[in-house]
Amino acid sequence: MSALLTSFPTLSAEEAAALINDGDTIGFSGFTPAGAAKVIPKALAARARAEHEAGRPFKVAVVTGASTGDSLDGALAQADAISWRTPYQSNKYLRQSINAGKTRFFDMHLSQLPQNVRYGFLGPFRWAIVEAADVTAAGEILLTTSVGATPTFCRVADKILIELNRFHPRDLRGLHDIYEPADPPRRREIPIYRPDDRIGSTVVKVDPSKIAGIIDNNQADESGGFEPADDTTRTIGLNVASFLAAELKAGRIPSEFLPIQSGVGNIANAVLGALGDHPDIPPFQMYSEVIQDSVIGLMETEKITFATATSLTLSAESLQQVYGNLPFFRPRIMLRPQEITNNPEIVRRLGIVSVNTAIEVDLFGNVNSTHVMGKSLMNGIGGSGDFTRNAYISIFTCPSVAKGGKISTLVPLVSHLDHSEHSVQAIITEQGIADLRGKSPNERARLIVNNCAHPDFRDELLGYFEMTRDGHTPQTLANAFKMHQQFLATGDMRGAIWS
Ligand code: 0RQ
Repeated sequence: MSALLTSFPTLSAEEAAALINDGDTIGFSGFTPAGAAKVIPKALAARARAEHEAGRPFKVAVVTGASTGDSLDGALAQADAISWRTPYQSNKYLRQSINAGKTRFFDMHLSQLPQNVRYGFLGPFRWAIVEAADVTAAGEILLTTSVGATPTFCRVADKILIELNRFHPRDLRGLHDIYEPADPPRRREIPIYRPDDRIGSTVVKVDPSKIAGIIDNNQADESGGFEPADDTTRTIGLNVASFLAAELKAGRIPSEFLPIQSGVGNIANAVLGALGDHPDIPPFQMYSEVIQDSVIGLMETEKITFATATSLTLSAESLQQVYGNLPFFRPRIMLRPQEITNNPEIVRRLGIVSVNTAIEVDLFGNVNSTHVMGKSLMNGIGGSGDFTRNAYISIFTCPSVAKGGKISTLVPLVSHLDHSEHSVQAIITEQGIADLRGKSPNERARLIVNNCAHPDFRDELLGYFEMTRDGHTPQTLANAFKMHQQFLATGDMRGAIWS
């Protein structure tokens, strides 16, 4: 039985927003714009503006799976309606609000979010606001293009509001695998031994008495497409594919290959494209966080045989490709909660090869994924730490320079640390590959500069560590941030003078 036949109250978005109070903590569905609640957040933003105009405070705490779309983070940030936010974001208005100190943000490993919510670390949740393709009188919720942390929000929240989005077909049923681990001390192993092992249910099951209302709507996901690969991203992709093909040839990756995790964005898209095109890489599976456009094309050519992730973050065209051929894609795609896709236990067991993007990398292999010049938040750590720390081989990619060549992404010391030298095994830029496995800090520094740095910065960086004659790690604290300081003073890192 679907929603129209149930007895849940049907509300307008404005009526739903009117139920929410200043100070409430809300768990919203959404992992990237895929599957994010859309109509209530926009109404809530309008309500916040009206309250502010009337001189009353109105802010809510916003917790999601990861980033969301304009209707959620964008609308609420522009209405100055978010008191605190976790675990990830990528919206320009919210980023401004966070960097201006108006919204408190804390950056979390995405696998940890659901359990931290269940443990009570983030306080009580008043609401779960969830996009669904269907809901039954028994409280079975069929999610749409993402799972994220939604099952946990539904479990802990006092009340649930459901955005029933007609854009998504009801025959999505079968795409999701909903499973929540028990909490310690009763947790057991998560029984996934191959990427395609199904362990849970196809729907989120909730106590129907918690459902406070259904908001009927028809809205497309707000996921954008990708830039076509340019020379830099294409070369990075080729370098990653050549590195993995060589690992396979050397017998360090088993002949049937290993599941791939790939970040999100233009570089990740180019990496997948290059893996797909490489003649020596066999058909492979993905155990990742996000399924993006390139995966769909590679499924059609059967280079990717199966992909499991927590969101289907596709352009409108690619999503229609999937919805238009569900009998083909349903057995090849599985959406799971983020605490399963990103789970350290599974990443280590399956031997996942992780490929993520860095903002900057230092000469010793420490990676900054989140902050510009040490202080301005870009997006957040996302799932990069979940995968990197536990991967079979952990790879970071980035262009060797940013901002038109004025910033070297390879620096003496990262200005913010997300992934330490102990977790990072290979750095790949358009210049080349630095394989850091089994290398001392001195050897790492030479490899990173000679193989990965842009020629405009090589002498500068070589000069940096050649000054140091003692110690295990060739670091000079007085100079470690000179390139950053020079950029902040002049807008260009080139030509830093070491003292
Ligand atoms: O800024 O757009 O203003 O020019 O950073 O950089 O090269 O377009 O790369 O979009 O892939 O983002 C690390 C942010 C890279 C992303 C990061 C500037 C650069 C540009 C974006 P402009 P690019 P991408 C799974 C794993 C953490 C989460 C993660 C990210 C902008 O990949 O958020 O890995 N990762 N999740 O100009 C100053 C530098 C810079 C710099 C780049 N050194 N200094 N600016 N930029 N390097 C996915 C999920 O968790 C969902």
